[in-house]
Amino acid sequence: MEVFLAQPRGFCAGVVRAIEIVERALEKYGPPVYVRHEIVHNKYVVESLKKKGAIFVEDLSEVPPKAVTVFSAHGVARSVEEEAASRGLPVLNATCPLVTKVHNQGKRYISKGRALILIGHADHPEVEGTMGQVPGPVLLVQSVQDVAELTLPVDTPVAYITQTTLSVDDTKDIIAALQAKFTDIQGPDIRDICYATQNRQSAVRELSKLVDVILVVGAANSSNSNRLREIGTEVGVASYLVADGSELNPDWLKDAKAVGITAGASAPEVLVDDVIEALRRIGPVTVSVLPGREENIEFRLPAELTAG
Ligand code: 0JX
Ligand code: SF4
Repeated sequence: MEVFLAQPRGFCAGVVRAIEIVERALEKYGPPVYVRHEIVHNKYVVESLKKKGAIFVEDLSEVPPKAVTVFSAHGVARSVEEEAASRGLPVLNATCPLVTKVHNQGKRYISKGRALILIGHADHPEVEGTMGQVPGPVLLVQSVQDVAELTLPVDTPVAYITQTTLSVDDTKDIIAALQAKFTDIQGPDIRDICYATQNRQSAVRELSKLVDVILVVGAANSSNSNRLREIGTEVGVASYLVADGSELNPDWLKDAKAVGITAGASAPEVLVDDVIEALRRIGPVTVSVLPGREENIEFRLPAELTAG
């Protein structure tokens, strides 16, 4: 069996930074360090950090007084920031700078008096955070159908922003529907979908041209990983999301000569290796890495973790 690895795949700059914030906080302040929500949507990452002394909670009420607290890469609502401040919790904010950029765009549009539309998935923590960061009502749309159902007068000055981990193609359709509906509309086009999401989606399209089956390494609750699997399926290649090698089903590979592997932005390379090992247990494999766009983006850590 030939195995092709998509390039780029796996960790993005925001995930590297978020994990490093927890690790450095553990080193600097000592365990435990509390993390609100999974730092990134990956059980392996979360379990590794738990072993080093991180404690993961969903609500700040679970954090004891004075405990060092980290906000996850997905961002939080202002109400969460305010609760932490009112309790005097020392906070390290691991929100990806590209998510913060979307928050700031939303605030700017609202300050200019525009009605704000967020393209994103309900109940996703990034969407909850973004909706809770902008000082005003936000209309959430998830589909072209949702756009048709918006009841705002069509000449209302509107603006849109997007979740960072959406499908580029679906988002283009939703933006086109918004532009067709509203006469005074502003927005960043698809630029809010972050570089890592866009690059991984392009790479899985290239991968799909060469393979019979695609395995996406990523967690079931990882939005960007799910989008990669969807793209594989949409272009007609059987595609499966696997957390690690143990989830590989040999039946998927019965007629496959070439298997493609990619990984979501929150999935560490060690899990890609684990999937390759699982393939080797089925039969001999040769592994090649496809050429692809190079990424050299790095985000700075919070100053309190780099000084001294
Ligand atoms: O579910 P998402 O894709 O938003 O998050 P995940 O899987 O943790 O990926 C890294 C964090 C991305 C934030 O934009
Ligand atoms: Fe940041 Fe994009 Fe990574 Fe999310 S997927 S953490 S927005 S770089």
